[in-house]
Amino acid sequence: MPPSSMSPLTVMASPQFPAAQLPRAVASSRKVVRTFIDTASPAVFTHDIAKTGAGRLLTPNDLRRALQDEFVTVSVSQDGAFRSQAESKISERRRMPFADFATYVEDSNRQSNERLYLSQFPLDTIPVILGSDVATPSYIPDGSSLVSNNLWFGPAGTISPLHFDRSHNLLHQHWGHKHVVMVDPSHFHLLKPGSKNSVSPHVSSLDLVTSGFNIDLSRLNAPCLETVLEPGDVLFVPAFWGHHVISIDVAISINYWWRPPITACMCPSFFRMLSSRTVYLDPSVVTRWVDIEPHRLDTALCLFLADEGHTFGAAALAGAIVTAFCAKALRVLGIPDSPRPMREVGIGTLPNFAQAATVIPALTAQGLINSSQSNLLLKWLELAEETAAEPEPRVYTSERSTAVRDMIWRLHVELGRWLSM
Ligand SMILES: O=C(O)CCC(=O)C(=O)O
Repeated sequence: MPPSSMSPLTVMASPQFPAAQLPRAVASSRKVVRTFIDTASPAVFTHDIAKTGAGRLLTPNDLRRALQDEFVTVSVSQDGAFRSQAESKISERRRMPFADFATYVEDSNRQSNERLYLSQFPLDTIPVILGSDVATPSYIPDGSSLVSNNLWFGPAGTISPLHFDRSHNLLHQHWGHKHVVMVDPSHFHLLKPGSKNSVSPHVSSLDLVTSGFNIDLSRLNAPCLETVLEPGDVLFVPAFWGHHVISIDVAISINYWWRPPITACMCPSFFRMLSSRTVYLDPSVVTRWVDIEPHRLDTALCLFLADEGHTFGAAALAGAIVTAFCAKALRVLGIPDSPRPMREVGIGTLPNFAQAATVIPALTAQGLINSSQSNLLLKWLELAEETAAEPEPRVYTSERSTAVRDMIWRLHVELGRWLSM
């Protein structure tokens, strides 16, 4: 049972994979910090850099002053763990005056297991008085596109269960302490994530917290790193690294998410996302996840991914690009959508590929593509449907991998100029 205020949190080591401590760096210059960011290696940067790079540390009273007249929507959990909404046990969101929420957070005589958490609260919605105090850390690489920065404020015992995010992240601890466990992206498939088309493909179903409110690392079948964040610490969580976070006492954090370069995304979770229904329906979403220009989402990128050995993900992306191209050509040529049955996949439906295929004879008739290109596009539509419909990414045999990589190459050479998003 979670304690009402802080009680010693014990971490039981896994006999197979005892946790190592996350590296700590007294980062006195951007250069030191960039060494970790550029290699997508997690680390905790201690006070010096936090003071110079991310404004002063906020206290609960600062939040009271800044938000006293606001209403906020908080997440509610019956047992402290803030799972994704599709999972059981997260019961509701509750709208309440911030002042009441702050009183609840600071109440040290709480008896119930229920936990309220102001989590992922976008900072652009709160008053300027707070915004100006929490300047974006200067050590986020120049030119990076910030996805969002958010406030996390809650009592002891709030748990953000093991999950990954697709953005790079700096989690700046302003007040209180948080225990963090991190898992390398190459092991995330061992942690029982949601299925690829679910609403929570990034959340592990492993519950690391035992009934005694201890963390049992033997439940992880993978090596991991851990640390306790103190006020002033800044944790770098590279994109796709699994992380599990418990507030040890009343805690305030602010995080900064920004898009990683494609080179930081070469891991199974990213390729799983590339073959999801979301990408099949709109491949341009990838440019909201990864720091690439929209016009670089093209067959050259697919070729690069295939050359890196990720043929299934490369094929899924190429297939999604071809399908989107055919859908666009249908609209441009004014070919009406025929109401065909949609195919059930995962939590939703996919457009029937036969419908996209109806544009190919029209493109050929108009002399825009030749018959060899027309056959190639048809093969791609079939492959697109196959990759999107697979419940999980397949590992191709080496022959199949070579054949698919050759198909990507042909697509790039013969039709690449048509197919950038
Ligand atoms: O602090 C927390 O509770 C979770 C933070 C987190 O998951 C994140 O910043 O990505």
